[in-house]
Amino acid sequence: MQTVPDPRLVCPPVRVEDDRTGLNIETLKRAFLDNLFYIQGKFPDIATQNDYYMALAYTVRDRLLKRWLKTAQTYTEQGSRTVCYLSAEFLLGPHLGKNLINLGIYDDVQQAMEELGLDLETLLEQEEEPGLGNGGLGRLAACYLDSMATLEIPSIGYGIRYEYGIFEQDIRDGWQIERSDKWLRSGYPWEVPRPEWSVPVKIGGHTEQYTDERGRFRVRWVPHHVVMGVPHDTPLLGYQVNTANTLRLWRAEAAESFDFDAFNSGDYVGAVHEKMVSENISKVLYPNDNISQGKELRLLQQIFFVSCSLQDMIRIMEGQKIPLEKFHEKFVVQMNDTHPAIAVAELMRLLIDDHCMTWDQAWGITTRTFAYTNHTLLPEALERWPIALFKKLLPRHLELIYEINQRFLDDVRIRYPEQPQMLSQMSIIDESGERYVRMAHLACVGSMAINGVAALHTELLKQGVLHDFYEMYPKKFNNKTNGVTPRRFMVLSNPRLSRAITERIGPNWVKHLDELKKLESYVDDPNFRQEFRQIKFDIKQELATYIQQNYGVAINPNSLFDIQAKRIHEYKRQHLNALYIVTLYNRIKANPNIEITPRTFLFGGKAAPGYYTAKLIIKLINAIGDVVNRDPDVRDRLKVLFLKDYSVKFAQRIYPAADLSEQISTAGKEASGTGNMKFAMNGALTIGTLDGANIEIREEVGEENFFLFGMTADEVYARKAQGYNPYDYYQSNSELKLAIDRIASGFFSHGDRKLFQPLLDTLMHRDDYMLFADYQAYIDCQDYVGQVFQDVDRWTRMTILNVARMGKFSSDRAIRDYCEDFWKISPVPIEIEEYSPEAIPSLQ
Ligand code: NBG
Repeated sequence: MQTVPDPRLVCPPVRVEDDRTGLNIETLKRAFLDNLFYIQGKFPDIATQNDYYMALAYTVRDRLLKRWLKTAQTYTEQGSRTVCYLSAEFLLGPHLGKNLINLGIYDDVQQAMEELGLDLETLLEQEEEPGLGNGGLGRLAACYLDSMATLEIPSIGYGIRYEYGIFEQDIRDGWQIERSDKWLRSGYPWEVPRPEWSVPVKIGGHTEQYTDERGRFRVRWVPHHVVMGVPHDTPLLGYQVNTANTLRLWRAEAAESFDFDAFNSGDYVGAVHEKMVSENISKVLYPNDNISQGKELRLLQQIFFVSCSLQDMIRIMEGQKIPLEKFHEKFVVQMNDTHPAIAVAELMRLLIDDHCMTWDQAWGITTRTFAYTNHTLLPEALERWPIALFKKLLPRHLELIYEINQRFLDDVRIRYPEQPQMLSQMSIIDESGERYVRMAHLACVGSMAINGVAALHTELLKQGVLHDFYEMYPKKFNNKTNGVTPRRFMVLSNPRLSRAITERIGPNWVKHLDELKKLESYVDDPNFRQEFRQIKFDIKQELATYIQQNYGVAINPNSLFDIQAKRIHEYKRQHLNALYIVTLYNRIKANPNIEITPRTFLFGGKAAPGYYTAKLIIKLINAIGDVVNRDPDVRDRLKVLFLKDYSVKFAQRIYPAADLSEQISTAGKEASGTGNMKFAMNGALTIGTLDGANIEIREEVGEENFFLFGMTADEVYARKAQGYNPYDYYQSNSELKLAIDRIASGFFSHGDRKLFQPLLDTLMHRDDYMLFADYQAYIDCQDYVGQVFQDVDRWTRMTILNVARMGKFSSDRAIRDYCEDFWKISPVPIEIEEYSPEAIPSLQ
């Protein structure tokens, strides 16, 4: 008898995309709803925007995981050489948008959300960014991780999972108010805790010498207590590649959660005391940029994350069955500033005390492993730790540092037999007064490479702070000018500009930023110019709407948007900018009909909570704004606003809206700057000094497309050496005098003459950052900017050329340079086969 085949068996099989990896719009929607239900435990009627954000974040994270695990598996199988980027700060910014870009599904997800009646922009706004950094240094680390993943370079970022990141800034009555940041409050979907890879870190106590069973001299460190480091991993996907590297942040936990003796004797609070003390280590980020406070907890944070990370590297080697003698072949460890410099002593300790290596063997490995990036010349930022503190917390490390120092000074003595002063100058121990460990010296002695972050900065390092080390080890020194990631700071933050660029020159520029050069051929194309201008105008208008809604201040989108957004610091001279505003205002008051280019001055940035002068500068800007914005004589030609709570997320809004980027630090003080690059990439022109990377930006974009003013670093030194008297400038420059006097008179402070006096006194009598010496040059240059802005064609041309010539400032270029120069690492591509059920390995 003939049987009729079951129709389900003859139909071609319908391929259903996997819910966790599929990229079709239907699949994305299904996965999203599934996560809303099963992870958030919500149905649409009661779901909040945050639930939707979380559901989407999990949907995206699922799509990263296959790539992340495959990346880890490939590196493990190949035993790939890996960069370990040690940094006390990673200022990542929101993940969701960036992951959508890097996965190439931004538009599809937007559509999927739209079909579900949701708005992707609103969901992106929901994300609380992990503010685990202060400013440029932490943001640079994040850009570098993005580039390493994009360039398929095996890397691990190691840092601290601060429970409280950089504080939230509010402005009340013109003053900065700090509020604790609670980035974890609504859940953080991007990380995976790995408690199974926790490691112990010893603190305090004393050391003992002994002879081991094989007759070897050994040292045992008997700690006062032990803290556990628990790794929390975040995948970081590269752009249009399968590589997803790991950021591994350490959270401190007590080794024992409880003291049972205390508990049993009724001392309940005492029983959890140790737990509290231990967990304090990763509680909060120190909110200082370019200032070292020398606090005990900070040193604990440093040893904590460094020790965890080095032990983790050893665990990885053991897992891959690579002998420890090859540590420097397996890893290059980049120290982001001196915050991780204790690593030099810690690796020696691990190799000698825990793994029985000889001194010479351990030192050979250590000095082939580390590289050190210096990020500042400011003396107040150079880290030194009192010997007493070191001895109390890290007795074994201090012994090792003494030994390293003694051997190093022997070399110095041989090298400079006739110059005994070199010993005290170069010593790792500062013995000039109270004794200190100089972390930069430790980093230099223990590293194979030392770099500054812009050409001028590297030169100044060689001539100044690290001069002796340069003389002794010239080959270790090199420059690596900073870069920033165009994925976040162009594609994500400025989609319209990015689309306009891609329409002209194709999409490759996103990975090869040099290709922006091709835009030069469009500089005279009227369509492109028109579009370029229109994009800028529309974005300015959006920002104006935002400001109207959030600050109740109307600003004119046709005015020149003049923006200074960065940490508040005297060396960055936000108050020089303020002096120009007061000068313009004085001119208007003297002659209300004067012709001036309408301008909107926008400021953003946090001041360290303990940095009084910086906080007073914020107050000054707000005070000026309060008067200027309301004065009818001004007739809306000037507006001054301080935008609160500057963050990566907010920065992404600000850069695309700028016409003018303020990069006006005293020459020689800003190591590089990276905001300068982000502004220029988004078509802002720079007004700047010959400082940091400004110099190289000007070289690239052409001097005619850059507004330069002020003294050079050499002139700054020379003027200081001559004996600088700011008061002379005050007396001889009438506009400067008028501006200062107007502030001093209480005009901006409801008649209070005392309020700004401390700031004005420092300027008139010390002026360490030489505002007065640069004042006239700045005023003239700003006036010139105002004129050029009126010439729309010329301005547009300059902005297009700025964008076209920014190729050098991609962090991809910087990372390639590190790789070729001393990391000696090449890409490891990650292959992913299409998903199929048969490909799932059996667990047997
Ligand atoms: C900062 C410099 C900036 C530089 C970043 C990144 C510190 C110690 N330094 O000029 O001030 O761009 O580092 O290199 O935060």
